Amino acid sequence: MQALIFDVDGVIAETEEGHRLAFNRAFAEAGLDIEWSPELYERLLWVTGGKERIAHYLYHCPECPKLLDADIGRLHKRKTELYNQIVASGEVPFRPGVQRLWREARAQGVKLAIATTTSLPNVEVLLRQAGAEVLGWFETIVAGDMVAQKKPAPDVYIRALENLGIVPEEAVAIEDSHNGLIAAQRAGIPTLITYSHYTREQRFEGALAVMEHLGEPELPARVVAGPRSCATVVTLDVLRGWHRLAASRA
Ligand code: XBP
Repeated sequence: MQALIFDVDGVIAETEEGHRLAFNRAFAEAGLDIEWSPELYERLLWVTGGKERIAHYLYHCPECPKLLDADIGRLHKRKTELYNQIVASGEVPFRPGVQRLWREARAQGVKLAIATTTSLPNVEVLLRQAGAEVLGWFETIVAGDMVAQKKPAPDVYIRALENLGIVPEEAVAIEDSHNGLIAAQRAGIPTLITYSHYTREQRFEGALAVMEHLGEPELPARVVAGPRSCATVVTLDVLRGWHRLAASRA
């Protein structure tokens, strides 16, 4: 196991509520009578990519104005600015175990990477919340529009593997959503699921394990599915064991 490849939204932090607020503020600023409720947003999250999500919603909203792609691009750019303000204000806490696992990986020479559908500025502002030096901990960050197709297409994971110079079997992906699991599986990468608030009802067949989060020594995480049933703190050694088990079954 040479590298850990992290998804961002829902894995590093519970960010989607921040995205939802930013979308709604951008709609209000643009004078659009659109308000995405948490219930609606949970459904809209099946469309990955903010611009694609806006376009999908407008297409299925008879009373909404039909915006040109350029208008949607401007709206999404403003949404990204508003989201960055929300994250920079410290309102989005990191999930348990994420920074602990990053430090363990660095101490043991395991590479770190990001493979996400969200826009690059959103990744940078979030990682900076952990410290100015944290951006440099990642060998590669593949985000948003850097690839042709967003998750559940495997593009971001294939690009991350290329940039890391490793084969899929040498990595473990950490994801929170069905779309993210499919993307990583299509790239051939064994995947651990730490489901989030908006993805807790989704299906995760084929994951190394499905957990509520990565755990901390004082906060072991519930394992919903996987090689263990007891509450677990996901350390590199635990991940190596699950990774070996998956390889032996392949
Ligand atoms: C989550 C997404 C993104 C975010 C919004 O990406 O699908 O679209 O919801 O961010 P991931 P943008 O789970 O791969 O991190 O508006 O920048 O797309």
